[in-house]
Amino acid sequence: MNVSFGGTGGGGGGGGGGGTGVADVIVGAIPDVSRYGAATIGGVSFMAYAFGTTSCNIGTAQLEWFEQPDNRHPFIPMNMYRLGNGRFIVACKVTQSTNGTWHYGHAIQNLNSDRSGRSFTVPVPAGVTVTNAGFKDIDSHSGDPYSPTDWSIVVSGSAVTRTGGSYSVSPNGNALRFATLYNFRFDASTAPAAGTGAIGLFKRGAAGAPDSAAAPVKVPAAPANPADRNGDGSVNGADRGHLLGAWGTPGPGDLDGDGSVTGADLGLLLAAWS
Ligand SMILES: [Ca+2]
Ligand SMILES: [Ca+2]
Ligand SMILES: [Ca+2]
Repeated sequence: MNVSFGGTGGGGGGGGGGGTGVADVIVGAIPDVSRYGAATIGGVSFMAYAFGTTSCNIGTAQLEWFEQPDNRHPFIPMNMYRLGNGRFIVACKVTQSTNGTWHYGHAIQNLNSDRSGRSFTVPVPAGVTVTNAGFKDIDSHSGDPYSPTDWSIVVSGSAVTRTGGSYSVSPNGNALRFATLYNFRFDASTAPAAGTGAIGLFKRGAAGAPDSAAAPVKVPAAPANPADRNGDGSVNGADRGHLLGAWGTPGPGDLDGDGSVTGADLGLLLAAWS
C-alpha cells in the first residue's frame, strides 16, 4: 500500500514521505510521526512508524471503496462499531451492472469481537427486485472445530438476510469470528441510498446487552413506482405477470410490504395501471 502524507508535521524520530507510484491513501495533517524498532534481519532493514493524524474517523462516516486511480480511500478504517467487547468494520461498494441492475457488495470484518457475528441484514424497500444474493465465508481449517456450513440466505419483500450458526445450538457454529472477514452480495433493481443494516451477534452478551449492532450501509433505494416491476416506465401486463409469478411468496412483488404477495398487491398494481 502506498501512503501519501499531506501536511506532514515531521515530529518525533522520523519523517513522512510519499510512497512510489500512485497513492492508495491520502490523509490530512499529520502533526507527529515517530519511528521505532529499526532492525536489520537477514540483510533486510525493517522499521515501524507511528503517527498522529487529524483525519481520524471515529466511526461516523462510511467506508467507501473507490476504483483506482481515485485516491479517496480513508486512512483510518471507518464504521468501526464498539460492541462492548469488540469491534467490527463494515464496508460497502455498489456498482451498476451492464443490464441496468445494481450490484451491492458488503464486507464485514470482525476486528476483535469475541461475541462474533451470526447474521447480516440489509433492508430492501417494497418494489425492489433482488437477485443473485450470495455469501462468502472463510472455512475453518488446521483442526479448528468450527462448522464450514455457509450462512443461509433469505430474500423477503423487505430485506436480504444471511444467517449463520446459533451459539445456543452449537458453540462451534459458523460465526464471523475474531480477525475474519466475510463477504455478502446481491443485485437489486434500484440505485443505492443511505440506510442501516444489522449485524446479529453470535454469543450472548451481558444482561441487557443488545443482540445486534446497527451498521450504516448502502441499501437499495425505494423505486419511484413500485408497481412498475420491470422498471420500463409503465405498469402493464408484463408487471402483472411478474407479480403473479411470485404469488403467495414473500416477494419480490410485495407492494404493500406485508410480507406476502397477495390480492392486495395485485390491487395496488392494477390501480397504478398505465
Ligand atoms: Ca463455508
Ligand atoms: Ca413495467
Ligand atoms: Ca403484500
